[in-house]
Amino acid sequence: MQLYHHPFSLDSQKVRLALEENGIDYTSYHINPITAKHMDASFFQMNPSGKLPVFQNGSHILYNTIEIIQYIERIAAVSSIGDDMKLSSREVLEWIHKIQEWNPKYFTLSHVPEKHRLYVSKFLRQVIIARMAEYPDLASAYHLRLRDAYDTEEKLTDPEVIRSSEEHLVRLLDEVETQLNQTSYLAGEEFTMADVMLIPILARLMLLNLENEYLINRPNIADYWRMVQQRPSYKKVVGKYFDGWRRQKTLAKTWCFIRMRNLLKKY
Ligand SMILES: N[C@@H](CCC(=O)N[C@@H](CS)C(=O)NCC(=O)O)C(=O)O
Repeated sequence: MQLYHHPFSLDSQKVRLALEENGIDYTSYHINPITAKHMDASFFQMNPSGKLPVFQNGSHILYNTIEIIQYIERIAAVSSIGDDMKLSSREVLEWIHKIQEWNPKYFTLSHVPEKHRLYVSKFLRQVIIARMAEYPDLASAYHLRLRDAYDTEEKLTDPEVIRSSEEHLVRLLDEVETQLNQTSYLAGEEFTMADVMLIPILARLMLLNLENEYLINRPNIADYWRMVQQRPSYKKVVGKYFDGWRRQKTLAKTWCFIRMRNLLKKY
């Protein structure tokens, strides 16, 4: 089994946490969306949306985060005869869908300094244009991605788009806070795939330095956040890249790569 993913991608983190928590081995391929690796023709051919993650098992390829997580659960259930492995309950599934409804894209980009954001989006557009010329048979798929890049830029200038994404997040966090007043984990006293969906959102808020605004002022979430950061799956999927000093290292590596490619005009 292969997973094409990246530590910067929130949906990739969800899937990787699911794989770790279910003890599934897989071959990992990093595709950095900020350095436009998802626009490489070899990856783009398999996945013309360019979105991450992509999960492959033989000829079976999955692109949807929830479908991948449910597939992982089925693999774990099949390979754990007698170990009492269960599939997600209806309650867990409800949380999974509710959490997936929040799209982190505009919220995240609106909290990245404009100077950096515009630099990266221009780089991405240049890469797409270069690939279109190199691979004429993929030009129409690349063209869609180019339009999407312009559309994203335009949406980010609309305060209503940002406001509604923030409000959606606040509603979700308030609901989580109420739930965590009654149970230790999101869907009861046991860690489930609902928690796997939530943790990357909390990690994203930490990465954007928004812990005080969104997490610390919700005491149940703050306690939960401290607890789940102790899990080996969290350390492997998120902590290794973003805890403490590692965050600067991870961000600097990507930033240097883009600066170099831009300087050399190598798209
Ligand atoms: N296909 C996924 C959505 C994946 C998605 O939006 N991935 C983001 C990262 S979390 C991505 O690849 N963004 C890069 C891009 O759009 O260029 C799903 O429906 O579950």
